Amino acid sequence: MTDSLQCKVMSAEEAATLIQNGELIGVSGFTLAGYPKEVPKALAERGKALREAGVDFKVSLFSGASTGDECDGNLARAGILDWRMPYQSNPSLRKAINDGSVRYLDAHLGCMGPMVRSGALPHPTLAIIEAVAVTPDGRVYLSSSGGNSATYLALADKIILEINSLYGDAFLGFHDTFVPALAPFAKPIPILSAGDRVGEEFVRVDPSKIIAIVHTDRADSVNSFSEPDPTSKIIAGQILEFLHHERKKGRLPEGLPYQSGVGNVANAVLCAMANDPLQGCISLYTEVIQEAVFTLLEAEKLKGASGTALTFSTAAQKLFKTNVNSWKKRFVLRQQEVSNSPEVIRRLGIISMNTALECDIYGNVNSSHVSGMSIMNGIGGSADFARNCALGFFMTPSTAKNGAISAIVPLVSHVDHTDHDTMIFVTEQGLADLRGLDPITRAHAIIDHCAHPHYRHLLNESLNFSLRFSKGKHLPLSLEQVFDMHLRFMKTGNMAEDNFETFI
Ligand code: 0RQ
Repeated sequence: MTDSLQCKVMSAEEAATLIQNGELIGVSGFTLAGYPKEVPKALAERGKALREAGVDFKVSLFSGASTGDECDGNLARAGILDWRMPYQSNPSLRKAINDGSVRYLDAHLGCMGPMVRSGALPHPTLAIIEAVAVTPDGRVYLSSSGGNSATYLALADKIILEINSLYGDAFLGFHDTFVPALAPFAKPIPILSAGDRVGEEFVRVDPSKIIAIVHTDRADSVNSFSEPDPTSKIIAGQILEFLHHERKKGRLPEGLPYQSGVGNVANAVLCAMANDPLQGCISLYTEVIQEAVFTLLEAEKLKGASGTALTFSTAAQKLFKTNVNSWKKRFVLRQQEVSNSPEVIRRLGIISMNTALECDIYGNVNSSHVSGMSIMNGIGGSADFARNCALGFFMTPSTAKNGAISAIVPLVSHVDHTDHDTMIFVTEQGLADLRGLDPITRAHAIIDHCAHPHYRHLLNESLNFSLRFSKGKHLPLSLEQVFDMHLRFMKTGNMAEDNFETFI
């Protein structure tokens, strides 16, 4: 590091003193990958101390997506977060949002960067970005995620960089930074296949805006995935069977890239592909690259993976580092408005797989709000893909909480994906292909194929009641009973009329 940068090196505590009350901070990070770790922790301590001393101190946070506990968790527990966008998955922050002490808006992840650049959302006053390296002329090499970092670095007046030495120089070259212009100057993004590189390996910044450089060697804190459970394995098996069936019928060309959402079920599907003798080599054009890619690599089934985040557990991060040189050419990390670009997703013909909290019998999906009112994580990028993909799956176990909740309900309590944007529902009970089905036929398909047998009679009763009493017969609905299962759960802790636990 040259003198011009060396003089900006300081401790996280010193850097935190440069942050003002009311600051809007744009941070790096996407699904626990590549987020700043030291400065947010120090900021939380400083903010908490100030507030305890009676001094007003709050900041707002824009990110790529969820950040680790060092960032979202510490800031939430310190009580210094005012406004947070566009996605989180931290238990402490979730609690603060749901008790009303943090203002949160979850948003389509592919839209966040352009909304900030257009001025529809305010520009961050400060960017705190984790990077692998920075050069005196202002080239910033990002770490394990792209997120919205290029936008925040371009717009913020002040920049704090956390240089993470854990990755080493071998990590240079993963990123392909391309920031599309806004309409009316936007041009097509020239990505013609999943692995194409169309930008630069770094983000260029004005070096005079860098106010602090903090060193760290802390790893992204990502939990290890458990071995896929029997439910996830059955869901994965059904998806693969369906894909083979569609190919056999000539309705699905070979070679379409896949998008895979977060969580154990999504991971299980990719692992199942690695072990399926009928499945050839695949490409991923996704947002989160989870550690199932290692299983695909071992099975020589991964052509390449394009995403905005490498979300790997500590053990997987070590494995990745060991093999980084030989694997590098197969991975490309993009800004999230490119990984999640509707235009690219539609043109490449992505096969999309996301997870639902609940689905209703008419095809609407809730991925984000428990009982319609408490945030779980957020919609994330699921709608960027679901709305624009060539073939889209929503997966969920048919029940949650030991059977006390049915994931198939008469009407979802919150809508993230409307019936126009969903194609195929899969639970461990079966799969319903909703394409071309009218609402009543859909309802029968979903109840018969996806609902847990123990809940089918309640769902049929609800449908029959609606068929009888609904004035409109296109999408039969009787508002007075459609949330009975949700209301029963809120009153008794169980959506079923009897105690379901004994049935599981
Ligand atoms: O809670 O662990 O306390 O029992 O929800 O459920 O089954 O472990 O599944 O970890 O894959 O998470 C939708 C939340 C699923 C996730 C969601 C409870 C259940 C459990 C987690 P417990 P599982 P997962 C990629 C694209 C965002 C949208 C998306 C998610 C906990 O996948 O956040 O896919 N997706 N974006 O018991 C109440 C229900 C429930 C329920 C499950 N109906 N009511 N609780 N649970 N169903 C991400 C990005 O773009 C960044």
